Amino acid sequence: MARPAPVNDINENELEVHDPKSAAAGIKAVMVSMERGFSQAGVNRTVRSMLRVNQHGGFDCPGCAWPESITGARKPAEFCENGAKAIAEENTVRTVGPEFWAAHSIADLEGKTEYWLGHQGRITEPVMIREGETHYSPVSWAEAFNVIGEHIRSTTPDRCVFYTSGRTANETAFLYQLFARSLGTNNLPDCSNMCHESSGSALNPTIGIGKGTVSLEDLGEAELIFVVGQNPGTNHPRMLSALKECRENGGKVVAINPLPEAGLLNFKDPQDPASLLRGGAQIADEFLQVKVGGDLALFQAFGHLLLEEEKRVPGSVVDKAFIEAQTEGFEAYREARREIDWEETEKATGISRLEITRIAGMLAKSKATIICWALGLTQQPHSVDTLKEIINLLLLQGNFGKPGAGACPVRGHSNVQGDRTMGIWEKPKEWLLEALDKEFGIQSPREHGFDSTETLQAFEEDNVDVFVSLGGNFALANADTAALEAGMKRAGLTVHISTKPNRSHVVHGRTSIILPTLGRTDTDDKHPKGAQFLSVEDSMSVVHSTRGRLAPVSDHLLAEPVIVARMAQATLGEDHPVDWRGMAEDYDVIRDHISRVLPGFENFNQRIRNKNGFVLPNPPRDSRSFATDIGRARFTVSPLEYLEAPEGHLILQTMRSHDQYNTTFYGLDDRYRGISNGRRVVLVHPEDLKDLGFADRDLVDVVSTFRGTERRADRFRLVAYPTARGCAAAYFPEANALVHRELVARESNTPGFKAMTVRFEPHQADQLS
Ligand SMILES: Nc1nc2c(c(=O)[nH]1)N[C@H]1C(S)=C(S)[C@@H](COP(=O)(O)OP(=O)(O)OC[C@H]3O[C@@H](n4cnc5c(=O)[nH]c(N)nc54)[C@H](O)[C@@H]3O)O[C@H]1N2
Ligand SMILES: Nc1nc2c(c(=O)[nH]1)N[C@H]1C(S)=C(S)[C@@H](COP(=O)(O)OP(=O)(O)OC[C@H]3O[C@@H](n4cnc5c(=O)[nH]c(N)nc54)[C@H](O)[C@@H]3O)O[C@H]1N2
Ligand SMILES: [Mo]
Repeated sequence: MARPAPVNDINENELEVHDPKSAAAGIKAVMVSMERGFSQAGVNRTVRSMLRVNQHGGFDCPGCAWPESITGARKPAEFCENGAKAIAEENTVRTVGPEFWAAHSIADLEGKTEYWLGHQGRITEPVMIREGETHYSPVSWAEAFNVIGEHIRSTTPDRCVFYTSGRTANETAFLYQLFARSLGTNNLPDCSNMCHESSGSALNPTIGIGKGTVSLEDLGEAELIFVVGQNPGTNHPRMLSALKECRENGGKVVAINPLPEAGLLNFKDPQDPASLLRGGAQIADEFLQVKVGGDLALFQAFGHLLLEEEKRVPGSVVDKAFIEAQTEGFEAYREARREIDWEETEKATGISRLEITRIAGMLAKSKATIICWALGLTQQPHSVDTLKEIINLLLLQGNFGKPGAGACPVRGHSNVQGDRTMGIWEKPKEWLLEALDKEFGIQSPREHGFDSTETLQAFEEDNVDVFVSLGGNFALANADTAALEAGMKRAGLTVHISTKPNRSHVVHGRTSIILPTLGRTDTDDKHPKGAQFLSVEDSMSVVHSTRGRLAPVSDHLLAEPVIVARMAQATLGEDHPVDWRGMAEDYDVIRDHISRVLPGFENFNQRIRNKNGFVLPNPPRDSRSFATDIGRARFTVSPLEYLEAPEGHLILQTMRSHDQYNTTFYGLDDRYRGISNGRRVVLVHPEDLKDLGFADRDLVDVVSTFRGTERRADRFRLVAYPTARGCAAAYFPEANALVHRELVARESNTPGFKAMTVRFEPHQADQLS
């Protein structure tokens, strides 16, 4: 078995483990953000960019999708430590030019770690490698587009795949899907397929929209907020301020997680000096240490207990008027939740009946509840059922369309939600295709395309001739790393529109092209009508503009919309009905088209110039109505399901450290969890370690099992850690090699990144040669 991508270059003997922190952010966070900026980009660029991030007329932080306030004033510094690190990554003055590619062969680069690749700097000009060559070398933009056009024209559209990572702005995403559909394919997989797809799969049929139903202000007004399967201290640090506000207004916060994450327990707000002096604010009032995959059982138990309480005191819990007027399926739900098997519920959740009952009491009392979740709930076989159960609970108490209440899937990439709104979807709705055909005079294909999991399979089965990647790092982000890399290498052409080198450039197709692009912070002013701006949509459906202001590191970079348009022109020819050139020259032209194709974007060009942008329509939030096929919200019934590891095995989840942005590594530490200088670790409860016959810091190989098959990843250090019993945790993407491509969430097809069954074997010392 091939060794997985070397994503960690440290010697496992250098690993340091300290006690996990009990508080997130604080002075240390401010210092770290400044330090990273200065070392990558110098003082001047850092200060200029920090003054612009998330401000009116500035650029949207390329970190997470957490919203800024559109009603209150923006704070002078509307960013967090990890946003600052993301900006420093992009702002860097280090460059990767022709001399870099001449100095490093592919064989050499294949041995480099992802950390090393990312730290070389921003790519300055297009490069290409052809079959038989050992090095990438410079190519003109014109030649690059010609080669792309030739390759695409020499195959059929169904063998071309167009992947999108969620940093892509709205206008670019719209052009990109238009290109794929003009060509004749819906092969538009995106990072959302690996991320929150399960959320959309649960929300669309139940509440008629695949998005969250709360605004930022709602969090401040909630009586109760559940934060489930989410590590906001690291991944959405600005969310902590909203949770703090909820508590200051008398609300309560309950964290549900197998790990006691620092940001869930305590928070020192770097923007509030008083909180720093006091030693931080408590965030979670309660912490339920659920087993990985035990949430469906937990939410079913809550449903049962709420219905019991309603029986005891009729009219106290259930919002009968709402249920009768706006929903369907309540009786079947009530029947399904009438009985509960407490023994099994305790086994599935790892939480006692007493504790579950106590928290259900908080739910019963709350008149305004918000349930927030992220990837801890979306990457398991029964994820869609778990999320539907959350919707049942919210419907039961009428927690839609009123202040302080609703469903809050907390998105990842800064524009992942907007990309889907723009039509990046392998399963487009008929209305969208019809609208595109009418607006542009094209004939969009009706057959559904590949999602990210089907793309992985297509690579394995040699069904991909051309793979275009608009941002992202598909090879490392997806499951089954070894098989995926081998498949990518057999593809005819891979094209990466990127800012920095990454693993996907190295495990490339027979011909491969890297097209370097402007990033969020860069000025985009080489247009006949002068500087252009783009737009994004945050996690709460607010669309606003983003405009970079820093001088690009190279004169050869092109903006993403320009790259997409020129690719389309080179492929489809000059007499194609779509005016690619006009749209690339003036993004207002793209926005005019969008305003005629997508509902909610009327007068796009005018409204995007409002200081705070505009909010997209959201029927559950705006009018307590549900645009499902039946015009009502749906209660659903799912059987109890949870993850169980056989004797000698544990359930493994994968997660992000505090020092990474997905496959980009800022460093090799995970400060809040007390892990430094190492990423190849598995966190295991001390009692489980003992039961399995291992000790803290043992060096092991990890073996995952799935339907009679095994996958291995070698040389991991076991670390005794206070996680839930029976569960283990390792970092993404080091553990991706262990994920079988058929281990997916039903309905959404999202990889089971938080649902592996694993065992450990003592690592046999490597043979010395
Ligand atoms: N700094 C930084 N910010 C980021 C990112 C980043 O990499 N770095 N990535 C961005 C992206 S694309 C995304 S999608 C988001 C991801 O944001 P998160 O979803 O917070 O990311 P993960 O690190 O995967 O953390 C998952 C959390 O779920 C918990 N968990 C795991 N399994 C279960 C379970 O079965 N039940 C419950 N209740 N909890 C569980 C884990 O212990 C962990 O706390 O963050 C975005 N923001
Ligand atoms: N095991 C495991 N695997 C996971 C997950 C998990 O929790 N566990 N999470 C999944 C999730 S939620 C996601 S979203 C995916 C992430 O999957 P991707 O979105 O594919 O990966 P990223 O690491 O975010 O992409 C980083 C690359 O994007 C490029 N880039 C950065 N900024 C820009 C830009 O402005 N423009 C362009 N064109 N390129 C840019 C850089 O070259 C960088 O190397 O991974 C998934 N994989
Ligand atoms: Mo994500």
